[in-house]
Amino acid sequence: MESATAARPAPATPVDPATPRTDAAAQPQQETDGFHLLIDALKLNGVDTIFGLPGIPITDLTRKAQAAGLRVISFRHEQNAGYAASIAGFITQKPGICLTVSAPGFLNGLTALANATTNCFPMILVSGSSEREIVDLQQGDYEEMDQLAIAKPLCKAAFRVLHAEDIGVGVARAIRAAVSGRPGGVYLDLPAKLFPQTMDAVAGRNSLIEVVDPAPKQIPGPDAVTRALDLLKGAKRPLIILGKGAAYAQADADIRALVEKTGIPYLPMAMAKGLLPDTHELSAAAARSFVLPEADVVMLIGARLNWLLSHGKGKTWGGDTPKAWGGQKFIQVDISPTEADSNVRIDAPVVGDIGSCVSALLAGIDASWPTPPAEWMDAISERKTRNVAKMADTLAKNPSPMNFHSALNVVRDIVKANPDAYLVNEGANALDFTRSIVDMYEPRKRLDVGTWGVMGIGMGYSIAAAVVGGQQVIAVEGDSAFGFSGMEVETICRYDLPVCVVILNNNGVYRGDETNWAGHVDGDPSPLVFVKNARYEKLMEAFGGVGAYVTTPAELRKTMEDAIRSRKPTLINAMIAEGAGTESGRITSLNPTAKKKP
Ligand code: ADP
Ligand code: TZD
Repeated sequence: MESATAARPAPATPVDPATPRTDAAAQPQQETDGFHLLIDALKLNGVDTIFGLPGIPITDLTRKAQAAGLRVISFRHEQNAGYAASIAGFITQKPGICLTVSAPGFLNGLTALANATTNCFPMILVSGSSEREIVDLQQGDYEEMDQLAIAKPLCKAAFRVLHAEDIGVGVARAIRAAVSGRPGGVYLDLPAKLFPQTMDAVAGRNSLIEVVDPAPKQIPGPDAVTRALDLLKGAKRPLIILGKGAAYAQADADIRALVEKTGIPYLPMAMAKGLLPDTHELSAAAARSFVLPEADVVMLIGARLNWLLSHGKGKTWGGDTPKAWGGQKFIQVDISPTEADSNVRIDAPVVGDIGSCVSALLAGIDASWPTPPAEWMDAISERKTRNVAKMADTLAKNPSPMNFHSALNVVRDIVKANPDAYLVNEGANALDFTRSIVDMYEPRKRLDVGTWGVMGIGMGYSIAAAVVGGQQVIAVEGDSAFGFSGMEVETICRYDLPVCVVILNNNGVYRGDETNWAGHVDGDPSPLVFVKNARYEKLMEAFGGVGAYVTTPAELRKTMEDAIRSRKPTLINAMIAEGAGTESGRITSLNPTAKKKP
């Protein structure tokens, strides 16, 4: 299913008549400039797409990049361009590039850069900036801001290039910083004056660096591997947890072999769903609340013991009190040597890239490897069967109006029939229910709110997945979540991307039946509710896409099938019960005032 638009061919030759060609060999006396050196440096390093938004001082850069054969995806808000760049980094292992103007544009992109760093996605935020001399004396330049200083604490590395001859080094350093070791966000500051600077074209070309081995393998120590294998081998109730680091690593076959050769049940974190198909017999996802407290040895592969795993302790893990250790021993496979012991003791850290670590672990697993005790496997299987049956009952119901389950039962079928489609997902209940109801079958296809639980990734992730992944995208969105990036449906229409947005519309944040606590019937609406029965589908229609308003699972199914068949930009406004959903979805307990009504 190759997208015609996603695979749009680059023009064969640069078509920018106003500027000299950079092919210095053909015209040896020629000069090049900052614009072209930047474009050439990116191209030399395999960058083929830029996500951004034009304006001073990078307007010409967007035009010239497009003329030089780069795909330039122009957004309506930099935050969405930034999210697009970051998820392109996750999907491709190449740093996603986001290009913005100075101060406000930079700040709009910065949230996405910080989010990329938090999620370990490789991304480079390239922002134009104002005159250094004026900025540093705080004399009030157009869009004045000390961007480098502001970016530094929010990303993995930040660089500024002042001279055209240093562009090659700047780009190379940014690429290495983004993808080596633990991937993350990098900021590259390019002052306006840099772009028109000229230099001899041959010297310019020679100043560029094609980065060799940007993400070098990091081989784990043999003793660390042996320590981990010994611990795992002695386990009575072993468990593997796969995180999005494992998905990112693209070591899919080896990870599957590790699970299957050891026979150890595994839990996928949200964005690791599909690394092995969710229907795999060793998936313990349907018995999560049983396996976490019961396991005696847990091997984490590319997953942190952060809030998403209750910090490895407390009741979730069988601890007696909210902070008590549950008694598990942990093996942690991770590229970051400082990740171990961040929450609980890690008995066997295996530090290295996941590909190298998993292949080293596999080398130590032979036919004599003991299968996990039948007692453990049977107990898991019994819980799974029970929970799956319970879920099947709930999914089979057809209430009117629709609820999350009856709507998501349709999405579940559609994803099963289209396993190569990307599933973008945000919201609270819309997120939690989709994660547990919709099975994934292929790696790196589920893209969601990640480590921060951030709203706003929806349309940016969808656009990037369609552009760099070249596949159909299905975005399941809470109505609140959609609002954060909704204007990008114009971008989806403009580039004619195969994106089907499904809004699970319950008229508000979490749910739509809240009233003003002051009790005034004629007062402002509750902070948690929106215009009732809002017609989001008209937004898509406004830009030439297909809009649909649906109230039943059958209508939802038909419109989703049509969207996928036609590959047209589509927005389905799926009305669900106003009272469906709980506050903050499954993380109500993190809400300090949830239980206190005035
Ligand atoms: P999840 O949210 O799915 O649990 P996290 O984002 O918490 O996953 O954890 C991802 C982990 O994967 C991070 O600790 C990161 O250092 C690690 N990681 C990312 N890429 C690699 C890689 N190629 N090799 C090894 N570890 C990696
Ligand atoms: N702002 C940002 C950037 N991220 C956030 N996570 C929030 C606010 C708080 N928040 C959540 O954590 S979920 C959510 C918000 C505002 C929206 C929930 O409503 P929804 O989904 O309509 O998207 P459901 O399905 O109705 O719960």
